[in-house]
Amino acid sequence: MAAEQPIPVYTNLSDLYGSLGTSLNHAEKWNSIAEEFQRRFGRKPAYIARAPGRVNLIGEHIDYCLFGVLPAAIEHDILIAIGRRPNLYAEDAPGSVVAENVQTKYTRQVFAPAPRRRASVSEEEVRLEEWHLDINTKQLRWESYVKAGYYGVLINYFTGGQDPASVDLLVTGTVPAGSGLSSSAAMVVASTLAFLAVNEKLEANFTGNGPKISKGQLVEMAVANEKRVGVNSGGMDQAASVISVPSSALYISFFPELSASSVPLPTGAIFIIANSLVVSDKAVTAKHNYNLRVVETLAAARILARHLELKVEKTEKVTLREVVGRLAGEVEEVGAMPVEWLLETLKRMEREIECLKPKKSSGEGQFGVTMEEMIEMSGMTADEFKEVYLSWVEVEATQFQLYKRAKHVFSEASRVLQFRQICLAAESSPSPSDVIKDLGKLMNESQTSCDELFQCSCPELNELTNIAKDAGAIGSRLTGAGWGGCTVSLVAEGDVDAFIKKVSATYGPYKGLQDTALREVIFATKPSSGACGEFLL
Ligand code: NG1
Ligand code: MG
Repeated sequence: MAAEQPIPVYTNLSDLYGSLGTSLNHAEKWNSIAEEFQRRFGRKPAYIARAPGRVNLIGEHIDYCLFGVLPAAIEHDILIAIGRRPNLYAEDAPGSVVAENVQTKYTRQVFAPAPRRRASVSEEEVRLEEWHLDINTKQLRWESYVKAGYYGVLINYFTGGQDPASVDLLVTGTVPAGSGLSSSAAMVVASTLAFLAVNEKLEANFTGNGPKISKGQLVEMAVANEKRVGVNSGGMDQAASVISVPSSALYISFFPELSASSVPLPTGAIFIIANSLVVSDKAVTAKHNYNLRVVETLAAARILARHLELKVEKTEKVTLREVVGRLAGEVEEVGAMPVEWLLETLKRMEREIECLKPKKSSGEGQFGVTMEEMIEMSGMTADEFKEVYLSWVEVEATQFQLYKRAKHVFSEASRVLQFRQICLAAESSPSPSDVIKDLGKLMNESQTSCDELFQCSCPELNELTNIAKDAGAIGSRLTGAGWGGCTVSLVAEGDVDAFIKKVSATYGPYKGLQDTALREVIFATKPSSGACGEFLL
């Protein structure tokens, strides 16, 4: 197997600038947002931030269990132009923001962080927050993602009594919202970068005292920021948006800590994204789907650890990946176990999870447990369980599918490792048709598992992946959170045109779409570069 080439994640941010692939038509896009900013605000922006969306090739809903995933940044991105407001009005609060969006359906928003040292009271503590910014977590609002990025900059960089700048900003983007391509992470990353830059927390033009933030820190900030919008996501999207490199996918692992390495994609393999046009609005549905899955996988991990007699602290939210790690003890904690061991252990885990089935099964294939059963299986008291697993998140369910979710997670984690190994091996011994077939098979298995075990597909995604396979795709699956949004299909290079034609003619919602409208919903994608920015002033 080819040696792994790790990309150092904790490098300095300076390589976030520069190399803006010319083939991506950046110059045109950047000029046009700068001009639009000038037209609206009467001056040039000081900085433009760019962050791409991503497609996940394989590894769905396992990032928050801390298993490795395999996304790639796409060419579609979010741009934010930002500049200090020169003429402050008397009523301008420090750090006030006028946020506009090129898309007219997203209306202009004006907001400011509340004065510092405001008391925030939780059940047992009264603590002083330096900043407070209202973020609506009940409704999907475009400015929430801008605010989330800003808030992270405030609490990390404005702790010493300094005031942040009052700014105007303009957002534009080509990542479709609610489609599993991570428009949200792209927004949060771009916003974080924009607010860092305009507040002189990034080093302009590589001069002066050196960079003040690393890519790894930017990922961590963006992950924490996005959680403030109400979805308890893992770190895949933000890491892909920040760290990706052109021409390869990224293997991102979260255990024992965040790291990334590039994975070359075999020649002749083209990944085509097709949007089901079902919009999945996680801000509204998370308590029944996304956040519920996070809780189900955590509860499964606790019960499995108990079954395996592993040590877990009472208040600890141990993840499924950490349970596997604890089997190997300290060696795993430093990430020292070989991939072969992990693959073997994942197989063993698929057997061990029998312990997650209910004692009295309510029929073939019905593996759900009630809240009471789940608490009993965890060995905790009801109060302890609720405090650790339910006090920080809103979920609604009568049945918890611990067995099915864990089975998906372990098998999907194994498929990611196999996918990566095939790609690495293909570098030295290319036999393109076999390689593509093997990758396609893993993608199809992933789709079945997402649909049947993790239950994050939907009829339209199932239909679209089936149409894709009939139209010549070697593998096809949903990408991102699911419940709507996009599919990704693996197609041999020579078959791309015929594939797109067939899918366009067959998938109902595409009927009547032509040219640009059609290219917006089904398109081939090239792995693109990660976030970057440019100072104009
Ligand atoms: P999308 O579909 O981009 O919202 C979500 C999560 C990821 C990951 C995938 C499922 C967010 C911001 N991201 O992605 O962390 O868990 O689902 O693999 O919620
Ligand atoms: Mg998202």
